[in-house]
Amino acid sequence: MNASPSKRTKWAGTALALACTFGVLVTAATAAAPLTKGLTAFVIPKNLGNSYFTTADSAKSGGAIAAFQALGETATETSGTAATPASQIPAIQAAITKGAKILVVSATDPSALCPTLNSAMQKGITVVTYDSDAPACRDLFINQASTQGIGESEVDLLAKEIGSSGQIAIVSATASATNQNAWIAYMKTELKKYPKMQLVKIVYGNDDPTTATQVTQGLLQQYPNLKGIISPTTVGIAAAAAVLDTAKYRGKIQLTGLGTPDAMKKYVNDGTVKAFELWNPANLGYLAAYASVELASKAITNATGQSFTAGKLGKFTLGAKHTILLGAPYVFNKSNISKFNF
Ligand code: RAM
Repeated sequence: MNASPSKRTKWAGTALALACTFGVLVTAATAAAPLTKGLTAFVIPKNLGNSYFTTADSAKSGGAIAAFQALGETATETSGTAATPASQIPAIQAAITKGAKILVVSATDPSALCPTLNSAMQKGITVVTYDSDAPACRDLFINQASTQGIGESEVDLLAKEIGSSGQIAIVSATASATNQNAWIAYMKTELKKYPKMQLVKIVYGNDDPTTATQVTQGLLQQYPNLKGIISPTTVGIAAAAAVLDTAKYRGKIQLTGLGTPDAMKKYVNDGTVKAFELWNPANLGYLAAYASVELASKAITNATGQSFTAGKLGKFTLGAKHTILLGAPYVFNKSNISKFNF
C-alpha cells in the first residue's frame, strides 16, 4: 500500500534531517565518485601481433578498449612490432605527444621505460602497468595472478609429468621481461623441492615465433636427454609445442607453461602437451582500463585498501605496493580445453 501524501512528506523530512546529521556517512555509503568521460587513453602491449595482447586489449574480445568505451573514453592500442624497449618506447612517446591522459602499459623492461613513463606522470598522465610491471615508474600495476603461484605451479605441473626427475629447460620471452623473470625466479626456488630435476638452460624466444622455434630446436640438439620444458609465454609455448609435435618427441619430452587455449588445442588434443595455464587476458585488460579511469578521475588513489567496482568483474581492492590482483590462473588440459575460446 502507498503511504498517504502527508506521511510521505513526513518521511522525506525525517530522511533529510538524518542525511544532514550524518551527511558524511550518507555520502560515503551511497555515492561512488563519478568517473570522468572523454579521456584519451592508449593501451600499449609489449608488442603488436601477439594474440594474447589482442585479446587483452581489443573491444571485440571485451578487453581494455571495451572497458574504456563503456566508460565513455577514447582508447587506441599502439606499440612496436618487437617486444623490446627500443620498439615500445617510441610508441609510448607518440601517445604522450598525442595528448594521452591515460597509459596502460605491459612493460618490456622494468627500468628502461622509466624516463619516458616518469615524464608522463610528471605531466599528470595516469600510468597503469598490466601483465608486466615497471615498479619504479607507474601509479598502479594490475597483476594477472600471484607471481609466486605461477612460478611454483609451473614447476609442479612439469614435475608431475616427468616423475620429478631429469633435465629441464625454460623457453622464456625476452631476457628483460619483468613478468617472465619474476616467474622464473620463483621457479628456481620451487625447483629446490625436486632435487632430481635439473634446470640446464634458459633460452629466450623474444615473443617472436621464429626465434622461439629456433631456440627450442637448439635446446633439443644441445640436450639430447632433456625431459621437460617450461615456456611461460604464450608465443614460446606454441612454438615449442610445434617443434615437439613429431613422433620423435611427442610424449617423450613434456612441455608446460602459459599458453592461450586457442593456440594450444591442437597440441593438447594430439598428446604433445598434457596441461598448461593462463588467466583470462580480456579480463586483465578490462580491469586495467577500469582501474586507470578510476585513478585518472580521482575516484580512488593508489593507496592500499582503496577499492572500486570494475563493471562486470565486480569489486577489487588495492593491495600492497600499488598492485591489484586479477585472480588465479586456470589449468587447461584435454578434459576442459574445448570449452575455451581465446
Ligand atoms: C606472452 C607475453 C606476456 C605474458 C604471456 C603469458 O604473450 O610475454 O607478457 O604474460 O605470454
